[in-house]
Amino acid sequence: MRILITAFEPFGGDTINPTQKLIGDIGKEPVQGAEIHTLLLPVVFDECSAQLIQTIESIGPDAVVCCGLASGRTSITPEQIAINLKEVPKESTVADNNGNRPYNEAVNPEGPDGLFTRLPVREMVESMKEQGIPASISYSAGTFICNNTMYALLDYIRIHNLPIAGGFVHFPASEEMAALKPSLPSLSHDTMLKGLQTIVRTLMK
Ligand code: PCA
Repeated sequence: MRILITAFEPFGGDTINPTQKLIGDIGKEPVQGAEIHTLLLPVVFDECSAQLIQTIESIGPDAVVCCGLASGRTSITPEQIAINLKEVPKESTVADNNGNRPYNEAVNPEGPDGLFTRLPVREMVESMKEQGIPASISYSAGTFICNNTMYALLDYIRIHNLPIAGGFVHFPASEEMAALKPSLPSLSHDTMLKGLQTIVRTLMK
């Protein structure tokens, strides 16, 4: 089974994105039968999804698991749904890494309002919890780059009717980030890596 796992570069003034380190280490402990490919995506609206789709077309994966940081979350959260909206709230100071701050724009003006993942999110969460890894389903990937990427991925699979299981997993901040901001909820890199390995193993079932 060919699995593409993506991560994001740092954004919003941070120097670390824990997902970048996760894709660097995911290949170190091979999962039987899984051929893992990795890709680092830019935190830039639409470029994120264009690069993802280009890579999907060149490697032809059976499954795509995009990973991103959701600072402030306390557990590993596979996302149930992506929505057809790109929006940075007016009161937020965040922008993408090219300074873009879209407001009330569709990812695809012709696409449906929302798209569900075909990844086995419930099995993933249960398997992680069985191993003592904090995990829960998330019902919102937000309206920033991660949702943009997930929606574009699921929309691409929908339009071309592809047999690809695609989806998104948000990870909390790492302990390395919490060391710079002690009030930030965090998990260790090792715990998050074990979580990602469990996700891969769940896909193999
Ligand atoms: N998290 C952001 C963008 C990149 C990342 O890792 C998000 O949740 O949209």
